[in-house]
Amino acid sequence: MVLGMLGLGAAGVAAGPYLQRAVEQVTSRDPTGLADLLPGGGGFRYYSVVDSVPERRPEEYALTVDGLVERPVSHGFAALQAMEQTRIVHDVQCVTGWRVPAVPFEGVRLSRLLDAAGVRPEATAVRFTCFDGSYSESLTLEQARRDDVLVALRMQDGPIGHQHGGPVRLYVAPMYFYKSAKWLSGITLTSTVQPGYWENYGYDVDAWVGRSNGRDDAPTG
Ligand SMILES: Nc1nc2c(c(=O)[nH]1)N[C@H]1C(S)=C(S)[C@@H](COP(=O)(O)O)O[C@H]1N2
Ligand SMILES: [Mo]
Repeated sequence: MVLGMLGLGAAGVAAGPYLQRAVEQVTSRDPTGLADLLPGGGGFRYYSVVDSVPERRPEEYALTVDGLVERPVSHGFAALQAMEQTRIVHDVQCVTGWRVPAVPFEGVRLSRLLDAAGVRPEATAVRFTCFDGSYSESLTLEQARRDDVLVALRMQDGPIGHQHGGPVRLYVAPMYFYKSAKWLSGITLTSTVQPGYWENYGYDVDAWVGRSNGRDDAPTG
């Protein structure tokens, strides 16, 4: 069963985190190392919980900020680009074990977008939705206001490609990569944390690298 899923590559991720972990354990014992070359590139694996995601060009892209805010707003790609850009270089770490060192991300600090919309006092959390139609993520408001949380417009010193969640994805540097929602389309301020896609299957909402998901021995770089 697990070997059968290997043939499906990243499709195995749709089966749930525990099966995904099983697949990773098998691939890491692969003596040829060939499994590590599939299906992503440059050490990344491409993940999507749906079979196909419509491509969206920057000109057609919009990011809404709504929910418990004073001024609900929709930002086009050019408007996001015109805001102050922050660059972060940090290791990417997936909870299943693969890791890519020192990946540059650039974009607008999430806190800046929250301030622009005016967070109402009742809000305690942020929910993220995606134009793949299925994925979601969440952060507490305190986590969302950290300086190392970006609405990213660039990755690896170039535009974010479609498979990496472009044109705009979330980037939560201190947490496992499942927090970094790809194809980001909505930011909603909420009164309670609404667990995201994988969190409904058992992953931790507070996904600090090295301090969550039972992996407190993971590298923290
Ligand atoms: N919309 C969406 N975002 C997502 C995912 C997904 O399936 N759909 N997978 C998450 C997981 S588990 C990881 S490890 C990273 C993978 O990002 P990559 O495909 O750019 O390597 O995206 C995260 N964000
Ligand atoms: Mo992941």
